[in-house]
Amino acid sequence: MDATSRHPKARTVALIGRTGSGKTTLLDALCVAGGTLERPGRVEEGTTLGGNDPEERKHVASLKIALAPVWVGEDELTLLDTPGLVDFHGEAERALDVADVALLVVAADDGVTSDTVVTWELARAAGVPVVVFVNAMDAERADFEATLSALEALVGPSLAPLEMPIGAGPDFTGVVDLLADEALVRAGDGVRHEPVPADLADLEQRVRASLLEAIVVGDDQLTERYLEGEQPTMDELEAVLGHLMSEGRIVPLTIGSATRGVGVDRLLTLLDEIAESRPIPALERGEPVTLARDPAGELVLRAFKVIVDPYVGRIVVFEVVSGTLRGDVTLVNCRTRSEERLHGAGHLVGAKLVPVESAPTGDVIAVAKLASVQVGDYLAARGRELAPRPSAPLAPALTVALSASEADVEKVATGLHRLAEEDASLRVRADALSRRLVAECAGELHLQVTLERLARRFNVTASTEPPAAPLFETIVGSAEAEGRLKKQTGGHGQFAVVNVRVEPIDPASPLEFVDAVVGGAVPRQYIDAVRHGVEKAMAHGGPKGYPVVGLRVTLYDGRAHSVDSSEQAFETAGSMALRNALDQRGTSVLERIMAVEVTVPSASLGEVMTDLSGRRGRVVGTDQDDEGRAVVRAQVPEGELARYGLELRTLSGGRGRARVEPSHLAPAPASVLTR
Ligand SMILES: Nc1nc2c(ncn2[C@@H]2O[C@H](COP(=O)(O)OP(=O)(O)OP(=O)(O)O)[C@@H](O)[C@H]2O)c(=O)[nH]1
Ligand SMILES: [Mg+2]
Repeated sequence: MDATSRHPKARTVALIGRTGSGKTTLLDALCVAGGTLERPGRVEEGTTLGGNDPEERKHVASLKIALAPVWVGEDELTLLDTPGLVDFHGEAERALDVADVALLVVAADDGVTSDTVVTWELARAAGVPVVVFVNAMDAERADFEATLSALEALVGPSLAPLEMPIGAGPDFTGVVDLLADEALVRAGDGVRHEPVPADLADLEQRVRASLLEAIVVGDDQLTERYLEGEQPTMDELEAVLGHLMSEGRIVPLTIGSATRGVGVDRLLTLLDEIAESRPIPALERGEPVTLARDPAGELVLRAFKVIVDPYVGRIVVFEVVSGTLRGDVTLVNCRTRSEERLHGAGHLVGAKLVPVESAPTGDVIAVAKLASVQVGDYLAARGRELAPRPSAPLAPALTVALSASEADVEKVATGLHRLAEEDASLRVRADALSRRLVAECAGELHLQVTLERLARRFNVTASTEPPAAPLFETIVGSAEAEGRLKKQTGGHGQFAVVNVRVEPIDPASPLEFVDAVVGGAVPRQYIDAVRHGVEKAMAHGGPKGYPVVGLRVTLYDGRAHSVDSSEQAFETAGSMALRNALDQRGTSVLERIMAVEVTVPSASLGEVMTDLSGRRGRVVGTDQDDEGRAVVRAQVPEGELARYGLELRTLSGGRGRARVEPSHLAPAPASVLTR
């Protein structure tokens, strides 16, 4: 294909793989090959694009998505480096959500481990086509054969090596490119094209023939010509290969060394040739749709990441879903319906924002000063109603309550909310009753890094403890009660009387407040104050100390005084009336039941079921997914899930995932109350 006869293309590639496999090193190497960087940084020195903040330097690992654009001619690839550490896989998932291709990096000296399998499964679950890069071929203990057979076991017959290594370890000098039928040998800072070395020639011919057969089957015409003895061209082969890869029928494999820059140029040109923009599943006006990636279409952007930069402030990172962004434009946020002016869009190169004039479909751009755009938001012309398809969040690995000194409480809350915006694995909420902050983390290390970030960026320290059991109270039957406030303090008094009827309703529904006052017994302007009083008392907690839910409160009578009554007085009387009703009739304690969906390799099914019943879980069904894994649906009390993600990881060799959603409230057994 002639590069000048087509539109420039922009696509995204997510680098995934276990920690230490060399993704961040490869990101820099690809950036050197693609002209974005002059020379690569070093992970140990914290000078790479993808590992340069203080926490990443300290842990010598990537802890968030890092972005960088690279160019092949006019075409662009946005590379997304992701953390390999399991606690930070939320970021890898976020990158896979927008990736057109996943580049699975496997180090030839430590091969395929259970963490490699987990990242492979993340890409599969996201429906992203995969290219494998066997890295670190230069390492002392590099073992290509062992790595290849482990990958064959993982990927199956669709794994298609496009290269063969020349030498290994310190003797690794280059690769044989099977498509081009030539050797690419390292020479100084560049690559020399040479004939295939004589000692590999026989093997190369055989491997090449079977590779070509596997590719040409993807195109009838090509097959016919191939069978008649005609050699397909590189472009023809790569076009069909791209096609087969997009359909998941071929998983191409290439080889190299990120530190030595071997195989990196070839990897870049290959990615450019075979990566195609993926259609995006979304909702339009509530209906499931698949968004086409049309460069000539209407401009649509999707926000997938927020970064709070110490200098630039809040930056939103978008994927250009369709159309082309040119200069400053104003679009509508489909969620809030408010206009957003996009000013000064740029490419993120590591931590740096480099302005761009235009951004085509498939490009990834960052825009500052968009205070109300959140991850998942679509920006488009007015009238479009786009939204992401909903998915239940992953079960937290670890739920903790945070406390801080009185002076710091507010700063801790603001800091954590900011961090949660940036971090796909962190969720923060306020506990309804204790008002304490509760953080849902992806593991002990993630919690540690979160506290480190809090200390460095917001200059506050917080301590953690197990969260309070998430329990609630409701009234056991109907009751009528009065709240009477009558105080004479100096000149002005406080006077308010309210009479309420309190009845139980579905505990999941919000307060039903009914105004049934006749004849102005409670003047109109005080009705809302009574309601506030009732709400306050419910949030403050019932006789047993838990937030109160599931009530219909009917205000049917009361009394006011022309001078001594006030909103404040009626609010207090409202609270008193509710408390009296609860005390009179009594309350029962409820716990929240979560709908849990666990996906595990079928070998772990038995253990997972036993574990769920140990958590007072009720299994409602089991199933199998497309990949043959077991899917268990269960109802489990929320209080039993504080460390579920972590324990599931242990149970399933890191391969289990659980999604949770609130289901309903149910009576809590006595055993829970005495904990
Ligand atoms: N010998 C050799 N070492 C490599 C190569 N690529 C990376 N390394 C080294 O492997 C170590 C880990 O590399 P990283 O690039 O940080 O690995 P990563 O996959 O980004 O790790 P996480 O960020 O934790 O997921 C570093 O010491 C690198 O210098 C390679 O091609 N050859
Ligand atoms: Mg890294």
